[in-house]
Amino acid sequence: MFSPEMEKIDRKVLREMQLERLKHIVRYCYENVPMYKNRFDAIGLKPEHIKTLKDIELIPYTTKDDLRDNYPFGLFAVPMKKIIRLHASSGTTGKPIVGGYTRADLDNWSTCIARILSMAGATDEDIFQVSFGYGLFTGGFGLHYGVEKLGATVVPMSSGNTERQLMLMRDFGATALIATPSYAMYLAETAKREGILKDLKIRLVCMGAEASTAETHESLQKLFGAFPTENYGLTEVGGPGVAGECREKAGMHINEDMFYPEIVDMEHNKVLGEGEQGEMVITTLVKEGMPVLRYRTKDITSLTFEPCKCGRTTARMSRVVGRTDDMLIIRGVNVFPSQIESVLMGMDELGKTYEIIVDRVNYMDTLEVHVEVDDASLLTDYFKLEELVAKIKHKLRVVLQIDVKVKLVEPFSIKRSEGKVKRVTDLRKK
Ligand code: DLL
Repeated sequence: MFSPEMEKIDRKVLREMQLERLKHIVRYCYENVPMYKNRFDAIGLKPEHIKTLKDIELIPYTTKDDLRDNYPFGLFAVPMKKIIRLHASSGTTGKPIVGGYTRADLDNWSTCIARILSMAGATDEDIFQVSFGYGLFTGGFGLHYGVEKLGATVVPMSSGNTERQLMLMRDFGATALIATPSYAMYLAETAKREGILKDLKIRLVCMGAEASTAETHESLQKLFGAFPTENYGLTEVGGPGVAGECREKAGMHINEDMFYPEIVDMEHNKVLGEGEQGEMVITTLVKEGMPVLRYRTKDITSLTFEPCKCGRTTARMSRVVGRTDDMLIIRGVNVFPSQIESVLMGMDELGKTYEIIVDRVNYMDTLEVHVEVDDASLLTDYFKLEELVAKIKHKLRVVLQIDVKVKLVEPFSIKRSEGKVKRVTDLRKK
């Protein structure tokens, strides 16, 4: 355990620490960030009104639009000379989300990452290949400094150039891989195709930055013969390092001394209890550069406060089922891409890459899934092919309650992603 005094903390002591930190950060935001002052003043809220942790519910949410409206540095709480690093999320539309870090922020960030890597089972003897993009994306540098803080060896590979990634992975004897689940899968299936899986020493795969399913973890475990874990974070609250899985794989432990999580039912503006599923809202408890209060992540998950078998007492968040803005509504039925992934990844006959196409034909929504087969020879056997399509359709129907059109395609025919994958094309939006 990297910070045992914190990770095994008595929850009552933790609550007291969180309350002190919350009071401090609320006052800090009020005094240093005009947006927060204006918002508080508009509803007559003063920092001294925060007396218990529950009083956090008095504070308005912060949203992505707030960050965009204050682009680039409007939410920074310190003068620029105290900011020693900037990151930004690429975002699909408009201006990026920018984050600024003081020296203390960077130090806390790498502590969070070192904890997460250590709980995944890493030690200072591991050699980490970091295959997240280095640059403005928080994944590359964020994980990089965490590996160093742990005392392990870091290979700052960045993403892309898959053949070279695999050559160096083999030659340097990397024992741990850090990547998005989709890129980890791409690396694994390319290594399998090139016949070099057996030469690799990867024993740990640490994934994050996009959703994955239990079935994806199992497939990676089979391919690499390595232990898969995932971690969670977002640029708005600093990047990766919010939470990570331990060896029990029973949810991701939240670094609760630094992040205060809430699960909210946004439709009824109600903070939900343990085990209930809703939108994750995060307050940074110690950030100096760009603190955020009650940030609406749009990620759907739930929390448990039960102590974990690993000995940690920190809250755990369940795997993210999807984002509120990722959810597809097909003929009135709510569909998360992760539900489709669970079905496809659980079938050995299929490859690991798929795409989802949504359209509207004659006023009716249609959902089509293209998925690669594992063995190309199957595509020449009409009867087997029909049988497999029927099987997939049936499984999808059981999970989604709607009919899905399925098309099987050749191995490696769907474009791979080296960073965050985009699997859904929604033609209705055109
Ligand atoms: O993806 C930060 C990160 C980098 C996390 C590396 C973990 C590892 P953004 O680019 O701002 O930051 O994207 C944040 O990605 O709101 C989630 O929707 C999604 N996401 C991140 N981790 C997970 C995960 C980074 N483990 C957005 N499971 C978040 C599901 C995830 N979704």
